[in-house]
Amino acid sequence: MSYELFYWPGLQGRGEFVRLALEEAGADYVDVARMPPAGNGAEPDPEGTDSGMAAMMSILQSDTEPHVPFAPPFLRDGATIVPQTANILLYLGPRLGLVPDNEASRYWVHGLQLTIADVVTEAHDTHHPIASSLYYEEQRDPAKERAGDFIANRIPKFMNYFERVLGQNPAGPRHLAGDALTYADLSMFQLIDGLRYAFPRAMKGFAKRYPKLAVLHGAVRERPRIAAYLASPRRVAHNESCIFRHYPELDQPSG
Ligand SMILES: N[C@@H](CCC(=O)N[C@@H](CS)C(=O)NCC(=O)O)C(=O)O
Repeated sequence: MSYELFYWPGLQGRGEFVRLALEEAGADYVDVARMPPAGNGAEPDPEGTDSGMAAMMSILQSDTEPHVPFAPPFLRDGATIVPQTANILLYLGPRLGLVPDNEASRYWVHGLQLTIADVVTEAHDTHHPIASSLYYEEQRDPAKERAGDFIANRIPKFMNYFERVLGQNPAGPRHLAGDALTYADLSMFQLIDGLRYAFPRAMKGFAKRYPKLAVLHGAVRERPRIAAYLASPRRVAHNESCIFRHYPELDQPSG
């Protein structure tokens, strides 16, 4: 039976961290909100379908589902519903062979994923520093202030940390954990990719400042299944509905 991923169509968003793991593993999965009605033979539509959205909303708005998720992304595997990006990857990691086979490593990789999730939330808050319910245009000035701090202080603090993690990995700097690819490496690729899209000026010297992370980003991008996925219509382009939004006025060169 296919894994069912439930996420908003038309954007990469947090769903992309799960998609990359499923794609790297060559897993059988359905991106439910993009699926055409069963049996009509049409291709998945990255912009979403009415029937796919209805299927997702029927779970989110259910009065009876005991494991009702708060928000997408969530995963359904048979009768099991798994909410929250990092939790989904904790669940999928061993099943997809994307985490080492021991408990200490699994919690370490999960911890890395949670730290990546922290950066993702802070990246979102650069364009929505006051309220998610308001438009960006209604919070432009605080967004400038928030983005300035994110670029000057938070990106360097997080990236210095992840660069150290690579440098201090006893198995070498190619992966964040152990000597083989994990879902945290895939998510790190996505984080760097998103930050480069949103803040091209601020990220200009990235490869010089964080050479190990830059190598990791390039190595993930070139993995055969990831490269094929990135070139496919399943990979929606970065855009301004997403977490990583490019607003030139928020993108200041980093000191
Ligand atoms: N911590 C959750 C956050 C989930 C989340 O914020 N999902 C967004 C889309 S990326 C959403 O639909 N949020 C609705 C809301 O917060 O009201 C995760 O990592 O999965």
